[in-house]
Amino acid sequence: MTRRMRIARAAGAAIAMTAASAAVSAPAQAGVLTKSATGCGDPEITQAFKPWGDSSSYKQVDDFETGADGWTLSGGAKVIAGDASPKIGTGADSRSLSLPAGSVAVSPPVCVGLSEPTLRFFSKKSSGLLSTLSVWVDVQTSLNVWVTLPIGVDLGGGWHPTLPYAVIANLLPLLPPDQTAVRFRFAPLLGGSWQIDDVYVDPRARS
Ligand SMILES: [Ca+2]
Repeated sequence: MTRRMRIARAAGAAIAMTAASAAVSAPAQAGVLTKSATGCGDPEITQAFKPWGDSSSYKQVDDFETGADGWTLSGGAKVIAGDASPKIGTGADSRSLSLPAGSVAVSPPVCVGLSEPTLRFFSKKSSGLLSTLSVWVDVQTSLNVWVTLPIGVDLGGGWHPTLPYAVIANLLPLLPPDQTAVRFRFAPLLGGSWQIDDVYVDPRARS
């Protein structure tokens, strides 16, 4: 494990400890996500991160080439020119999601397996020496209560693949075949200006 990975994991654990006690809960809203979730049945799967030694099978959540349909953007988050295509995708790709300081981007509902799906994407930090990008997941517990849980943090740099972030949650099986819907939240911390692109999830439950 590299020093960078150790730092990222330590930072993630610290945030998890802080945030777990303050996890945002909301009244039961069973079915809100699952009614709007699509593509649970037979998603297109690729080994998108194979060049980085990750042979997991991912489905694409978004590459922002046609905007940010289904995303909830606030605080100035928007699709802009600039793409992670030097690293991934095709040369025709030209857009990514800009996350300025104070912004939050929430993904559309994404179908995942019940055990330990994984989120991975590309990020780039343009400014903010101390800024990190925090990633959260909205999940529904077995008690039908929505909670927002931290799943990882990125420390920045030029366009790079993030670590794979495991989504560990006690999810209620709501959709066939043994899947449920989650949403991912991306937000810069301590200021900074970020971009994300080519967001993928490995939807399979892992044993
Ligand atoms: Ca793109």
